[in-house]
Amino acid sequence: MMDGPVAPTGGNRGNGNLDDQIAQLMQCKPLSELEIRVLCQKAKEILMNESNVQPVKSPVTICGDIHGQFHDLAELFRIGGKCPDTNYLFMGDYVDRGYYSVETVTLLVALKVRYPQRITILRGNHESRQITQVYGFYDECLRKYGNANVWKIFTDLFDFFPLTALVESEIFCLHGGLSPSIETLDNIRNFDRVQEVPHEGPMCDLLWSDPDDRCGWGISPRGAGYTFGQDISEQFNHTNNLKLIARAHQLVMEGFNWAHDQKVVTIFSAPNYCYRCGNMASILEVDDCNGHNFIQFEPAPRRGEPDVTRRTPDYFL
Ligand SMILES: [Mn+2]
Repeated sequence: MMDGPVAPTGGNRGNGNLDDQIAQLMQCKPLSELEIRVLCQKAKEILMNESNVQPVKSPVTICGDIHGQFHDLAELFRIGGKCPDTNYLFMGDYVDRGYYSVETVTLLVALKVRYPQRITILRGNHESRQITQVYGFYDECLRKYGNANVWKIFTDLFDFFPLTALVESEIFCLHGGLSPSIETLDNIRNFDRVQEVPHEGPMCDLLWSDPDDRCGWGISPRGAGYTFGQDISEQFNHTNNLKLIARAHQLVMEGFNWAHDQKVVTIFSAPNYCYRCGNMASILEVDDCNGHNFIQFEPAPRRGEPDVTRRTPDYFL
């Protein structure tokens, strides 16, 4: 069995130790299992007090899928500004696919613990025990720590991640999309999210659904969630006094994509997804007057990621 990463030396004064850990993570160096255990316990205490529809103030920068592409996350912070100088709202899918899921999710959780009012981290469909055993995070934890303890700690924490956020009562943010079982934001506020992502039902739909050109509800080709048309988005936004639904979950070549007459926008923040899709990434800056500005970015220079061009990933997840 291989040894886990070595714990850094660092004082236990105030936030000093956590600041040291964030600095270490920014260099793409993972924490020890013990450090992750302590960090995730603190994160749990913060996340359990957040709402299923977590209120967020502007200005804030809204981000989509990251998928373990750590160096591209570092590029995102270089372009969008460092946390806490910039407030961030991440809409899930931190792990799987890329080669640095451990470093990526550990950094985001550490920032959440250090600056709980400055960063919001929602749950994506990949923040799940079942999905991470198929798409990379479980194997990466085994490879980097020699056992599944870190995977267990993180997937237990994922149960506490909020499902959606609401920016200034205007922009509804979530990973996937709408659900035929949900009419109002209060419907979402009222269910118990602390569980593995179910295979069906409203919680599943929020993390799996996609907008579609066809009207009404449709069967999703993903096998979970639904497709929803412009009529559904318009009704939901009207009922809940919303201006916009911001979501992630789908690869879009320009990094962002408007749908449903600008009632819905998809944001994807993993450039050259899976190191081979050739797409741009983007983030959405919402300023303190709630004005919108997309920033597109390209992949960070490659730093020795394995050659994955022969892999045939499933783009639909
Ligand atoms: Mn997804």
